[in-house]
Amino acid sequence: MTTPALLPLSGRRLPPLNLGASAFPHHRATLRLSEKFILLLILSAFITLCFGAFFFLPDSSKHKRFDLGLEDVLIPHVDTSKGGKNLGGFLIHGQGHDEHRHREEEERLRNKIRADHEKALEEAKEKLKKSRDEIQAEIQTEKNKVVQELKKKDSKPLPPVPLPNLVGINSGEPADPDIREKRNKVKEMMKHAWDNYRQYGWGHNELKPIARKGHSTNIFGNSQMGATIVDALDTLYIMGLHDEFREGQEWIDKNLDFSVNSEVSVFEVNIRFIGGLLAAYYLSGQEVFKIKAVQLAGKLLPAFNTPTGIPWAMVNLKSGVGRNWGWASAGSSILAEFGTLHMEFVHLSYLTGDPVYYNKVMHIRKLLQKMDRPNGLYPNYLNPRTGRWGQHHTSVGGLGDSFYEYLLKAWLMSDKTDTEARKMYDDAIEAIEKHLIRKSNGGLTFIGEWKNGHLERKMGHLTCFAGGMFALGADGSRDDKAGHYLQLGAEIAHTCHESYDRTALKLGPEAFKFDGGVEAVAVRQNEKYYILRPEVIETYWYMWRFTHDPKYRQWGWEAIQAIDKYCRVSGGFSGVKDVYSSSPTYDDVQQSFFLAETLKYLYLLFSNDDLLPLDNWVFNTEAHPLPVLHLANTTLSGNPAYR
Ligand code: DMJ
Repeated sequence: MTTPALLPLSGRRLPPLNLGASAFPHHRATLRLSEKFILLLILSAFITLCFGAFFFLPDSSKHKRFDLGLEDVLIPHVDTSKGGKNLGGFLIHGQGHDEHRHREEEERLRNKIRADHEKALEEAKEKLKKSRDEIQAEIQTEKNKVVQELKKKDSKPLPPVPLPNLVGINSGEPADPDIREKRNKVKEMMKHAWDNYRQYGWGHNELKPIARKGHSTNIFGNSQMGATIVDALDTLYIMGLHDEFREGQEWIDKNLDFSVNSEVSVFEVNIRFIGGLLAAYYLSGQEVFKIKAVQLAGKLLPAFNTPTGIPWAMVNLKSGVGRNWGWASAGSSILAEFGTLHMEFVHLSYLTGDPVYYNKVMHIRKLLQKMDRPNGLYPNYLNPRTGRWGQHHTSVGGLGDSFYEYLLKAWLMSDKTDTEARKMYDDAIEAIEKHLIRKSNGGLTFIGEWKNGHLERKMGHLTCFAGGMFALGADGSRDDKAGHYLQLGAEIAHTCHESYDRTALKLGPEAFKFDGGVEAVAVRQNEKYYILRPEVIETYWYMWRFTHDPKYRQWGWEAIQAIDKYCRVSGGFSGVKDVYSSSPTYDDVQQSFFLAETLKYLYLLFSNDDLLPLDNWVFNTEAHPLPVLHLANTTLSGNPAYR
């Protein structure tokens, strides 16, 4: 239902691009510079016109006299007794003046104006004598000056903030030689992925490991932003690959520039870049990561300039113009996208002392809280202009997933003081359990998708992360249902393992069904691929941390062997197109999340629990660890943890 309070006060719908020039001083400066040549021409034409008008129009003074303010200022007159008036400090002369003196003064004034105009014309002519190249070079020099000044302003040191308790960043070495060996195998895979990216795709967003060249997709826009470097940094760090970490840091320092004319996904840039940079900052203490994260966040802020404050899915980093995906229900924004900003934005406010980021995400939360939810479920689509839900589809997989994850993690990240977030999480998963979670005939628990009042008995690979989420949220759950949620997590882990085990490659498909005698198997050809996704392994790791049941390490080891056997090529790691075919064909993409998430979760699975302990660290949805914040000591207004 639309919430009237969310519409602009004037009742006027703001146009989608309500971006005044003052909001973008850099943009305004650039326009002024590029139009300088044209303005010069207009100016000289104008001067010529004035010059002509002044000398060739009839002298109206012969017919009628008007007082010119100019004369009043120039002619000193102190005697008001002869009809002069004193208006606000300026003297206006009367008619009894000496005509001769007045004419002389007028003549002097005309001469001065003539001389000034001639001088201005000469200057304009001089400029016009310059070649186009010279003028362009001048404009470019001025542009560079502006850019340099902006850069200086942008890289100002941020205010010092007391760092939270950063424990367990250099630990985790297992005593058991077998476990150590498996852990080392994961580290070797990370080296292989990184070295090949380093060699063939450096600076590009991702790698094509077979073509051995850079790769990108529209989520990163059209520029090379080194997504793999930023995404991989914290994994390199915890694995002790410090030389590689430094190479990445150097590239970021010298090359990562967000002043590019490129339209990016707000969600992807937030979880991979801002999340990656913040985690790298907390782990290493290197200021450059914090500064870059804050610069980038500033570029995402214009995406929130919508009538409701629900951000656009995409934003142009240079112009700040935002829009939504063409395929998303009648111009809607996506729940999993605008609902997956909270962790990073709270950290940004914490680190900068600027509440702007915090206010943006709290506004989203407040808006969602006020809305009616069909059957207590959050639909995946919300229109940012009207504040109304789009199609009534609900999913714990693609389009919905990390929204629920961030409600839980907002509570954990606030040292369990953000009880508002916890309540929203509890309410949401109660509705999900009631309407979306079922047991198959063969006894497998699955999470389906709700589409216009019907349950689709299909589960996505993405949905498999929920096993870990249920386990993570078990402690602190309503009505002391901790045991229930841990059990639910275990059941989802089992189902997702089955989806791997029932394939030829022992790797899971993108989506699998529980319908018409089919159990945990993909039916459609276009759902049979595996693109190096992490969600199943993520759930194994959380389940391992909470239960220490050795089967989770066993399942993780099966996945390592399958990935190494079927996805490894000499130029890196590739996704495969059909996990049911024993002779796989490659998709030729090494996704950045393979280094950020899949390999990190596998490494953690074979590490001791003192590496990034869950009491101190909360992982964002791209597996970037952010420390728990003790927000009770801060003054972020409206912070539920603070009230
Ligand atoms: C990752 O970018 C994140 O985990 C995101 O939340 C969902 N999908 C990919 C990996 O599959």
